[in-house]
Amino acid sequence: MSNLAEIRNFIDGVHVAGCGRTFEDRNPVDNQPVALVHEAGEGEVDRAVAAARRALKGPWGRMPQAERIALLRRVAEGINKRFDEFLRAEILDTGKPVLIAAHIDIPRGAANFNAFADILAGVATETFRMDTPDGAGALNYAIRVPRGVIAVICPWNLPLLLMTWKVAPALACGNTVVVKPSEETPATATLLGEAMNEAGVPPGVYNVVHGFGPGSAGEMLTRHPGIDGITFTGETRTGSAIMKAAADGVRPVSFELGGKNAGLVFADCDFNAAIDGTMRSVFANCGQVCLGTERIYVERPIFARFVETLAEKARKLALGDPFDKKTSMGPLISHEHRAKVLGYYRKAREDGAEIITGGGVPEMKAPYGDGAWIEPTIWTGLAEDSAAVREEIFGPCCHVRPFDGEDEALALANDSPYGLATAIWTTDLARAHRVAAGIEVGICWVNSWFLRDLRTPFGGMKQSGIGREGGVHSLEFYTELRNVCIKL
Ligand code: NAD
Ligand code: 6OD
Repeated sequence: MSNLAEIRNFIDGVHVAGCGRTFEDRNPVDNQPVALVHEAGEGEVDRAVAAARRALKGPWGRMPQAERIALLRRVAEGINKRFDEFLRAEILDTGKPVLIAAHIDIPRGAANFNAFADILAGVATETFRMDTPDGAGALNYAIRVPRGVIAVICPWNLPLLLMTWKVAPALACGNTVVVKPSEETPATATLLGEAMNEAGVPPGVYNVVHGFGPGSAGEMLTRHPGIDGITFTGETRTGSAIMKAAADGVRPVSFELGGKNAGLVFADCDFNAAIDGTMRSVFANCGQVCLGTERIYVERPIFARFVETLAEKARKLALGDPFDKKTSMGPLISHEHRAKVLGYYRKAREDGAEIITGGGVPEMKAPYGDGAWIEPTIWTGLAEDSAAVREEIFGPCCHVRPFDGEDEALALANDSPYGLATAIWTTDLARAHRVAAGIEVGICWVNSWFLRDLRTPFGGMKQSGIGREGGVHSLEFYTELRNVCIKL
């Protein structure tokens, strides 16, 4: 009999078992199981969607907005009250250093609820008074209504942050949700169910089903006819599969997908700031950030110095115990993902890359020998069409290439099927505006990276997504507008 912790589905306010199958939730630092997860089948997905529908038509749907928003602020308080529990659960699932989880993941989990409570409290809609002969004086006004039962499909890289980034606006707008967390990181979504109950959120408003994608809870949920809209963060290929499922019933989607983001470093930059920012944008969270920059273009006069300094810093990244505040880089999420990343390391070698640092698997002492560790890696010398430069790797690595002038920098950065984010490093303000105007991405940072204001639109162009979430832009997906025309 196993004494592993068990993680159950969360349906209608209670933890429930699944279809009879379980799977292991493993800690990537040592590949040891931390919990046994109950996989949801059709029955649990049906029950979760039905509970969400009942809550939508019942207590949640009828609740005044001010009361709903007050409850969401209590959820934020609840996360902060149980901060250490959320922190530990997230670290055990992902192996990410406490330095990141305690400063980004868990605080943002709470902040997302407060941010959308603030935003919804101040939302107005449009009014038009007509002056045409047939409608003189008629008044048109729009009211926002919730979209309905929303499926929230999440990835594993920033589990609580990315899940609440969608759950908070969905609930603030009056929807109910069924969440399918990544199979790699089931813990914090489940804990959030307890925080919902403690805050007094009615049963059925927030539901969680566990499992995988195809043939499992993910696909069952996205195909379910009781789902009114699907919001998804994950790989572009998965987005494409979900879009096909959404076509039945013509359900709308909101997608935050993959990226192959460029960092553009101009010779006039603040060199140290550009190095520090690039270190974060390449290696934070072991490179598993959709906004991360795996292609770095550096203006020729500072290219050699930039590569040398970046490599020096990369060699000093401290891999090890994620609960130690001195640790700066954790492992990848799993051995499966490491095999994929190592595949790109191999392809880069075969394509003739100069390996400036890294390129393999580090020697880790016990108890970390079986973890999914990988070396931070920097290449130069690859052609732009080689796989490591073209495709999203989602690991702690980058290719650095020199450029001559603004036009070439823009052409290189824009030559990608993706269009999520970029970071520009320059002290020339006019250049910053010119490049920001020409770059084909949804999010453009100048002299920073991952500096977030939750009121701003977030999302990608091209194959990096559909739609924008953040601030009032989230209302586009989480509400429907109904126009009322009154002839006076
Ligand atoms: P993934 O697409 O493999 O999985 C994401 C979720 O989708 C998981 O819960 C998975 O179980 C589920 N899923 C998989 N196939 C499905 C299907 N056919 N139907 C329904 N659900 C299905 O992504 P991942 O590996 O968990 O995350 C990494 C990817 O996410 C990277 O590509 C990264 O760029 C992207 N990402 C994008 C953003 C953004 O904001 N643009 C943010 C974070 C991560
Ligand atoms: O900060 C956010 O709101 C957000 N969606 C971040 C995405 C990070 C991707 O890995």
